[in-house]
Amino acid sequence: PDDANLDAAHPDAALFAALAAEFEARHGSRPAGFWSAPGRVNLIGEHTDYNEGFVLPFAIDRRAVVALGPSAPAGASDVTAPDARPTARVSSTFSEQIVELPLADLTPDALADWSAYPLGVAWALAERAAATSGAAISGTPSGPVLPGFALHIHSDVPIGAGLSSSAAIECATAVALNEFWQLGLDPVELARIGQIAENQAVGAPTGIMDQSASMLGRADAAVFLDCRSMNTESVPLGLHAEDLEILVIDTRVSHDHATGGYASRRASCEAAASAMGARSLRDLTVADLPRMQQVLDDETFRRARHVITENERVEETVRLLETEGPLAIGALLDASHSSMRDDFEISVPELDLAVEVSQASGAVGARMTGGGFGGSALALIRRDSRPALEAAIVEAFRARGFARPDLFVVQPSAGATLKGHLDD
Ligand code: GAF
Repeated sequence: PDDANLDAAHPDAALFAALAAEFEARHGSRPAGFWSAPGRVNLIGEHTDYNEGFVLPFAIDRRAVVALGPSAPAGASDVTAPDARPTARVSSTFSEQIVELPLADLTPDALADWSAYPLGVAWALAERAAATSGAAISGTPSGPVLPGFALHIHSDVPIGAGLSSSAAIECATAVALNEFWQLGLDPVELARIGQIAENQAVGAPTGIMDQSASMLGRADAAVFLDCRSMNTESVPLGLHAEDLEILVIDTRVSHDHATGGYASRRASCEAAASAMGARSLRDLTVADLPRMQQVLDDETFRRARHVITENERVEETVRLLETEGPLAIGALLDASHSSMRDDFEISVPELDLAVEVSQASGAVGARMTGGGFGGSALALIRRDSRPALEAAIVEAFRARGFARPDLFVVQPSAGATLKGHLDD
């Protein structure tokens, strides 16, 4: 194919053309198509996902886009030949590195750095294909051989900002390979594949929220997800009708969920549930808190209280969005932040400052979003208040000697998609 095969009317035609050229420079062939998946902002429901609770994230208008095509194994022209060693080749716009491995050698231990995200997804999908249809990544008599692939990644989701840049790459890779390998998995199954990659290849013990938001997002709506049943409901946010916006305040304090704090919070939650004889904190309510306070040490009790009250706040937020609209949810956003700061202890001074200044400058509500220990806060604001609010935040950060935060509005957007094909 040549560039004439690109649909010039597609809003991303220029990006596709640039990525096709980069793909060709790195992999020596043309991509077969483009797939994409967004980052997310969590409106409310933090550290509830791995407790089988409720979350209410939305996909944002910042996405990872992948170009994908076949990669011929070195020296073999027929990728289905029994002695062929199909390979995975991955490259990206944020690294000079090209990582190439035989598909048969893909294991979590073999993966590191940025390539663990796409290659972890390839490994998890290949395992899944082997378990369900006998498909194999190195020729076996029992099933079809999964063909090798080359993948080139571009993303405008900021890295380390708590906006799920990793889930965006995982989900874009998952939708691309699901189609390329003709696996027929549905969006919820693909979200689970992304989580498996994150847990096992990247080594971060995270829940299912980020990949679910990236897969299932809808324009102008949030994804209400029950992380026990995996039932989902799209909840309209109604921001435009009220002239509201969601401002992200990226503190530029970088976080990493593969290190201590996230895992220790998760362990406290599991210890609290087990001490109460419950399968998970999902099974406990505020009515259980007095009894829990007697049984648990103070720190474990406060960790559990955050999760239990946060689940209630998510349900109440959904009820208020459906009955009264977004102006009614401010107090719940504020209460969620206080709970994370005081009970769950995952905030940092920069996040607290962003939230306090937003609240003092007329925001409807504000809270840190994501796993914590850095990253971003969100503020639900009136559109016409943004210039003064942004100026107040920048000045407050300057006065405290913090790095200048990055401020931008996000639009609740559609989840992962097939973005376009280059046909032979
Ligand atoms: C991170 C994790 F990846 C999610 O699974 C979730 O636990 C979140 O932190 C906290 O709500 O984004």
